[in-house]
Formats: sequence, structure tokens, C-alpha cells
Amino acid sequence: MNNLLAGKTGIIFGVANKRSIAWSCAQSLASQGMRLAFTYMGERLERSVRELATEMPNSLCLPCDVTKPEQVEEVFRVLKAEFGGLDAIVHAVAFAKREELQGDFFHTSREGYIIAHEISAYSLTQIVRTALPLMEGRDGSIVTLTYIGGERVVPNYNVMGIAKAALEASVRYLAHDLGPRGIRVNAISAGPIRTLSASGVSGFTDILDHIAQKAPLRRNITAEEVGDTCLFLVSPHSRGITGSVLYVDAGYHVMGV
Ligand code: 0WD
Repeated sequence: MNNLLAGKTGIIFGVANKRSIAWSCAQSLASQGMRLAFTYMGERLERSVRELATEMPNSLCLPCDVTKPEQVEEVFRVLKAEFGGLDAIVHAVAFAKREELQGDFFHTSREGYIIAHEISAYSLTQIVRTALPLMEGRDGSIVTLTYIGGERVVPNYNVMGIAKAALEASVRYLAHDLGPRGIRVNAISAGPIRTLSASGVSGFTDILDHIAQKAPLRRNITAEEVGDTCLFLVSPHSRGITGSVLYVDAGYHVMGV
């Protein structure tokens, strides 16, 4: 089984480096023959994303800051010209100011609240709306990344938890809107993984230790495990699933204490 996605195309938002969950998703999708485009956030990340993308035949790399609607539009204009159509979107983008990811949630500033929501939640809706003309009539699949901090309190996760709650609700509304067009929308709620973004969450190492002791599988998860679940959600094997949040967290979400 290595050509499940042959002839299909996808775009991945949120690769920063080889530790990014988005990169593991890309590897899983490419392993099944999907042709991929990557976006990078600013010149700072361009080199590392372009370098990684050389591993993927026929891939594209495009700049995209999701706070700039004209850049999102340009991405899909180029994709239309290069790919013709689009079968999958992986949205693995999130941001909150470092000072908002520690201490009391009630200190969250208006500006910090808006930034976190714009980048981490609204961007999915904006991307989906802009991509829609390319996805019509292809039984497409859209996957985003969330965290249990969007439904339970995880100290220090703060405003990002509120943004993830909005993101998960967006998944349900988008699934309702796009279902009649045959397009599915789901989220993966991943357990903690040491990435660039995760390093901004205060006390992250303690969270990893806690999961290793308490999760049913008594371990943390890997980005590769998230990538393979992304492959499942993009592939026809999950054709009956939409509007869902799937947990890739070694079972941690079932625990009461
Ligand atoms: O423990 C974890 N790492 C978990 C991450 C557990 C559960 C969920 N997630 C989620 C994150 O919240 C995010 O939605 O997975 C997604 C991917 O996160 P990641 O792989 O942990 O982090 P990282 O490799 O840092 O990629 C996120 C990227 C940004 O990286 P940096 O580190 O430069 O902030 O999101 C992108 C950027 O590439 N990003 C943007 N992209 C476009 N426009 C923007 C923006 N304005 N801001 C950030």
C-alpha cells in the first residue's frame, strides 16, 4: 500500500523545521504519492522549508503569512496554475505572544487575544474559503491541529486554549457547510510534542512527564503518529468521518485524574 494518494494534491501550512508536526504530516502524505505545496511564514523560515521540500518531488514552496489576506489569495492563485485542483489542506498554524503563555489567563491583553485568534483559529476559515474553488467536485479533506487545552484547563496554555476552542467549533461549522460539496473537515488533537511552538509554553517539560506517567499508553506520542493519522483523515479510508476531533494522545483524554 504505497500509492493511496497518487494523482492527488495537497497544501501544508505550518512547516517551520523538521520537528514541525506539519512536516510529519507532509512525509506521511507524500509516502502515499500525494504531490504537495508548502507555505512558509516570512523570510526567516524560507530557507529551512525550501531545504526540507527538496526531499519531495515536484513540490512547491510559497510565502504565506495568514494575517495577510493577499498572500493567502496569491497562494491559491499559484496553486490553480500549477496544480489545477486541490484535494487536501493541512492547517498546522498557531501563534500566541510568549508573555500570554504563562501566569494567569485573566491578564490576556486585547491585542494578544486578537492575534492568537486571528492566526490560530480564523486562518482556517479564511484558507478554506479561498481554497474552495480549487476543491470543488474532488471529495477533498481538510485537517487542522488542536490540543486538549481547547476543552480543559491546561495551566499556562491560556489564550491559546480559547483559540483552540474556537478552532474546534470552526471545524464543526465548516464540516456542515462543506459536507454537501463532498469536502470533509476534521481536527487532530495531538498530545504534547517538543517543537518550536511548544517551547513557548511555560512548563512544557512538566506536561511531557505528566503524560508519560498518566496516559493509558504510559508514554508520549510522536509527530510521526500524528502524520499517519493525518494520512488516514486525508485518505478515502476515513470517507465517513467529518466534523470530528480525533485524539492522538496515547489515550490521555479519557483520564479523570
Ligand atoms: O505539543 C505540540 N507541539 C502540539 C501542537 C500539541 C497539539 C497541537 N499542536 C498544534 C499547534 O498548536 C499548531 O496548530 O500543531 C500545530 C503545529 O504546531 P507545531 O508543529 O508544534 O509547531 P511549529 O513547528 O512551531 O509550527 C507552527 C508554525 C509556526 O512556526 P513558528 O515556530 O515560527 O511560530 O505556525 C506557523 C509558523 O510556521 N505560523 C504562521 N504561518 C502563517 N502565518 C503564522 C502566520 N501568521 N504564525 C505562525
